[in-house]
Amino acid sequence: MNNLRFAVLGAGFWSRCQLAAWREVGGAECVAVCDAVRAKAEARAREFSIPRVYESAAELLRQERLDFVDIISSPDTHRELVQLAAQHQIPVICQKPMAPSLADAERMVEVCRDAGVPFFVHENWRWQTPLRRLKQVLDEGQIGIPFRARLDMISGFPVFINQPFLRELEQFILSDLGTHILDVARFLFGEAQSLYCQIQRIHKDIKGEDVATVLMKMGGQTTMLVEMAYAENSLERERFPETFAFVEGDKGSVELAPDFWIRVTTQAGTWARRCPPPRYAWADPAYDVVQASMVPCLANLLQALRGHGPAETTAEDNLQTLRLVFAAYESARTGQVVCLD
Ligand code: 89V
Repeated sequence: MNNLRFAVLGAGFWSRCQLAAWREVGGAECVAVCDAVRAKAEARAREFSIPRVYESAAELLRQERLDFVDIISSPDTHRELVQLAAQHQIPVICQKPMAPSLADAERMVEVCRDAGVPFFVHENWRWQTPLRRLKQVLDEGQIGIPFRARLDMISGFPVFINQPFLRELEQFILSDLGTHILDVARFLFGEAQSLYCQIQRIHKDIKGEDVATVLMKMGGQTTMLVEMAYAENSLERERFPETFAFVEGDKGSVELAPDFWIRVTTQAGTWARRCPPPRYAWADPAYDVVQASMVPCLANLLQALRGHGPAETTAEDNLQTLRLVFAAYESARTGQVVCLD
């Protein structure tokens, strides 16, 4: 099978592991990289033997023969780049969050739909090994009907060191991390019927919120609590970027605990299994479970780009996740429960 040819738009922090993950997946070849800061694009090109470098995405799209583009730039640039790719009839993969507003995201989906251009979001969190295993336990009915669940990603990790622009976002944790965790909630429990959220800012030197608590009714049957924090308030054991879960069902419970342990308890007793992610030499150990999840995520998107199966994280699907993110901001602002039916 021929390699698909793609270009990367944006050569910042995440482009390194994304390109390494593409190499791991195989079947796709990066032929050009673009960044407004040419030196950044040149550095990535050298590191990954990418033949051509551009400062302008418009120029790149005029010059290159591509099967798709992979947009890894900051969220405020996504709309323009997606529209540009659609004009050139080039399928798009775009980093999360798809856009800084729901209106922008809806417009981007509409533009690609009208142009007949496939549009996917690189939403990798749900592809983490332990979360896939948790989903399997739920789907097998091991704990019966899940009536209540909790997802936690509470961390003191200094996330601003590698991603300084996050300090400047007026909307921070829900749009950066909430896109992931609320997507996982949908992946595990289905669509939400209602949502209530409170947010806080603990860091004094950032613009947006760094703590969020979201309560939802999901899948018509599950009361879901999602707790997120980047408060840097010194946890005894820092577990970034692990997500923890506890789900109660009418026949038992399942816990996703530190160090990737899954424990299922039913009347028959408790079984426990460790479900660590695969280790890749290229992955930054500080982000291992997250960066490892890029491999199955990209493999799934590549299969869809080849027309060999559905993608889980189409942009259309991701709009449902973004609706939760923006409903959470609305609830935090108004103090009201948002009905989503
Ligand atoms: O993986 C990400 O999207 C990062 C993180 C949530 C780890 O901060 O932005």
